[in-house]
Amino acid sequence: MAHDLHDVAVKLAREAGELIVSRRAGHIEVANTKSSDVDVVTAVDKETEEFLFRRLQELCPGDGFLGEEGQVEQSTTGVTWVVDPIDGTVNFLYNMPHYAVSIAAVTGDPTPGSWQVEAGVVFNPVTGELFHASLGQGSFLGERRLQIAKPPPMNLALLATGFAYSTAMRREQVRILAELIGEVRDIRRMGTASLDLAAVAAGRVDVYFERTLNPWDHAAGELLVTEAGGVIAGIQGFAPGARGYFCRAPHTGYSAEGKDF
Ligand code: LIP
Repeated sequence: MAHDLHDVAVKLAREAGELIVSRRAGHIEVANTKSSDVDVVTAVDKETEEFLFRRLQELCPGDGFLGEEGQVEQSTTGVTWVVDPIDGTVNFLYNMPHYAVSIAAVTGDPTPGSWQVEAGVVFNPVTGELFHASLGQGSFLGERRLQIAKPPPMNLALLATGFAYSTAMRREQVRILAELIGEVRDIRRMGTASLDLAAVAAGRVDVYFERTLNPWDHAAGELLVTEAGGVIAGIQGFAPGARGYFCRAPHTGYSAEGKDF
């Protein structure tokens, strides 16, 4: 089953990518804001989500859908598609070529920490990089199999992170970062959670940490990481998700503020 779901996710990620790149060639403006003035959505985000919802209804009738832009459908088959039509919307708005279509097929309760991710695809339609995985079948960039290497010592670790759309939460995140910045090689803030997770799977960063992520930001990417031999963790005993999300190689021994991460 995972293989079929994987093939559907790859096919639709590519189709959605073509739509996104064609629209990006034109004028893009903010259609609406969500949780704050800087949490933006464009008409292309909405159009792409509607496109993916319709295609999944055609190809996988009865499956559920959980989309960033509000499209929700209960599953009658046990499979739910968790979709971020354009992850890295601000990068897309600024025409910065670092955003992705993120599509995951999950079974069970479609909630982070409860779901089983069966297949995941993170596709950057500008670079053409297609990260994909299906449960138990490995994690890939195109045809290249990904395997997370032995982690460096913490002071040589490259850390990816991101910030919330809430000012108060950003200030808290920067406080934590102020502690970490002197403990690691450097940090990268690239603006797209799914591609940050893919970067861990591909060995382009050693650790990724972020708070206030949404399910659609990390559903596909977490399978990329675990199928490449990495681990994901939450913080303070919470499941990986909105309260905090780490991913990295296993057994790093990294810790900050007296807490392992
Ligand atoms: C984004 C995430 C990113 C985070 C941004 C935003 P969006 O998702 O991918 O990691 O730092 O604040 O949440 O809103 O572009 O789909």
